[in-house]
Amino acid sequence: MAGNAILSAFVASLCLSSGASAWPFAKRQTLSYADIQKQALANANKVLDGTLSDGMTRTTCNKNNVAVRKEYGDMTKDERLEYIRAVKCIRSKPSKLPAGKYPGAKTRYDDFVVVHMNMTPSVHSTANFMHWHRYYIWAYETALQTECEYKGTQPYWNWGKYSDLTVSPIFNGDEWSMGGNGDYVKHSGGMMGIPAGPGGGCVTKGPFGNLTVSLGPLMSTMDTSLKIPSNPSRDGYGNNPRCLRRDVNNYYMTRSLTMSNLANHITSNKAIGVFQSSLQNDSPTMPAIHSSGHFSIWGDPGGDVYVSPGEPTFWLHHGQLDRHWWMWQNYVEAEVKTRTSQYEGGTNWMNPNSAPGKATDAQWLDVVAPAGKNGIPSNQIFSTTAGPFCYIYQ
Ligand SMILES: *[C@@H]1O[C@H](CO)[C@@H](O)[C@H](O)[C@H]1NC(C)=O
Ligand SMILES: [Cu+2]
Repeated sequence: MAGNAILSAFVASLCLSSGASAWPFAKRQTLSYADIQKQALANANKVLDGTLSDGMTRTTCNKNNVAVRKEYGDMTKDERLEYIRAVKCIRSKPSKLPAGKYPGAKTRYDDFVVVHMNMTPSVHSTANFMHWHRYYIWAYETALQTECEYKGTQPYWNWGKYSDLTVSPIFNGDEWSMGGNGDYVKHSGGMMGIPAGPGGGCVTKGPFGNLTVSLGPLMSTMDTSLKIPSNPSRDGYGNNPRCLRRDVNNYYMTRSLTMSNLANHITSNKAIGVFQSSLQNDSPTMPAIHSSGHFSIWGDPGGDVYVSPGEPTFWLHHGQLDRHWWMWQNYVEAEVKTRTSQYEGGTNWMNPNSAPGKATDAQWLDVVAPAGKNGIPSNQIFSTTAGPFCYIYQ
């Protein structure tokens, strides 16, 4: 801390003597993740009150009606109970998919899982990775609100906040949590050096204890000795009732998901292309930030890129991914406008030379799109307070 302060004072004095242009560099070195959030929120508020432009046109969203998404542990117990109630509610409503087409889709919640399974190859490692998932999470939040009378917003999991995730308010297994870890069963680690954690078995404690999942697996990363039953259908859409498994572990907490690594990721990637690809590109020894969050929960179907939304905390992890992007878009006042509309990458994950994504490309959510909001162009998803959205992060 003191060392840093001395260093930045030293760098600052060097910059002053050679002109003020290098100031932002010195500032970047010392910005914490909390500082980035603070700056992003201040700028987002300026955009809302019209004193700063992000280049978007907004009609109805303003400071008085903007929704605020909160960190799960920052919600009151009553707010958490209300969120849990709404998730259980959406899991009890009937599916709106064509009957018989997806035998594993039993509930309205499963509709979201099927849509993600269908879209997986076009919305990961592509130009619309951040955009489509922003749209998708918003659709889920909207379904909780319109189909289950939920008055709150979609919570997120601030990755660097809990040094021991297993006892965090999200996974400690108490009645206000998203359920406990999986029961311990002996198992081996997974790809890219994921070590076996303290769970691996069925979740039996807390709000989502003894939950049955039916879709998938399609691309499981769990130890085969756990004998997770295969789906009767090769496409993963068959009915395959089994327990929800987790292996909540702290392996990534001291590696890719530290607050300093997260802050560094935002401050060192100025263009959306490298920002997005470095978020997703795993190295042979260390998953990138996106996979690190998934593998910190791991399990079945949480560790399966196609079926992962079947894990009820998928939405907290991807909510945070959206927040991380929102922070990146907004934290530099002079760059809010250029960062908001950056869009870069292909359209198919298997083919790096696939057609480049265009800002006018329509995004699809099939049966989980809120009424009248299917097929909206990517450029309507650039800002969280323009287009169909009206939310910020606290
Ligand atoms: C889950 O099932 C086990 C075994 O029947 C039981 O002991 C446990 O209380 C159940 N948990 C929940 C949250 O219902
Ligand atoms: Cu996804």
